[in-house]
Amino acid sequence: MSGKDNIYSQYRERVADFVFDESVVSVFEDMIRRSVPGYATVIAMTKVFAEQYAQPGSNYYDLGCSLGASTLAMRKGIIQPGCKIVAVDNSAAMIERCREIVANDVSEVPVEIHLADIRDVPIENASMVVMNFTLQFLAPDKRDAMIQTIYDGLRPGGVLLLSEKITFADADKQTFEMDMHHEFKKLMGYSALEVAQKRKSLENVLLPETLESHKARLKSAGFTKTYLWFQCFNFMSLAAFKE
Ligand code: GEK
Repeated sequence: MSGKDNIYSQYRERVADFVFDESVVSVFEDMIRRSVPGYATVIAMTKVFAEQYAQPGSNYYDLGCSLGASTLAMRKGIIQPGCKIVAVDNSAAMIERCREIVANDVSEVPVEIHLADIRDVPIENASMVVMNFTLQFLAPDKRDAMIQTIYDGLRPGGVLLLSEKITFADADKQTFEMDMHHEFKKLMGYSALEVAQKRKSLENVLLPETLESHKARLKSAGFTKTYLWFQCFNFMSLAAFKE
């Protein structure tokens, strides 16, 4: 059960870069629900994608699994025999709690949980790869190789679900989408101080790109069909298919 996120509620002289440590883990479910518009929809639809695109005897990957929300969603959706989920995160605190959460879930679908960098995990025989709000934390010069590894490891007919915070080339639109996101956070109970300090903590850590950059990268990796199936302000999700 998640505590309430009040990590940035007190004024800080100096705001350090954001890290996924134990204090974040203890409030993570509350934090992500109140910070990412549409998070619940993305997770709920992750189950539906798993149902639709499962292939018997294939692997499912949850890259940047945090506490396993996408893993549990896929687990509910998989109806084909012989499938396995591989969940990966490089935060020891996240993985420790994720293991407890997955252990308490009732499902027959096997889950392997790895404490590792997502770049170091072989992707093979995959029918679905989920990166829900994780690529944005990878150094930009590592992102092409990551997407290529995923493409190469997918079976034909497989899908990559790529959910990200995005930025906009048009300055007016960028201001509008960012302001509306901050309004969303206030609606969710965060103060202006919390919004400002969290924003500062993420500025060197979460590096968003435009929708066009994501689509171009997916295309050059080999994905022939990429559909934007969800967007709310500066958060979106793409389904990219390997034919
Ligand atoms: C969810 N998908 O609930 N290797 C492994 N893990 C990483 C790396 C990396 N290089 N970089 C960041 N992470 C989840 C939410 S949160 C999104 C994902 C957010 C991990 C990091 O430790 C964290 O757990 C996760 O990616 C990002 O659907 O907090 O905005």
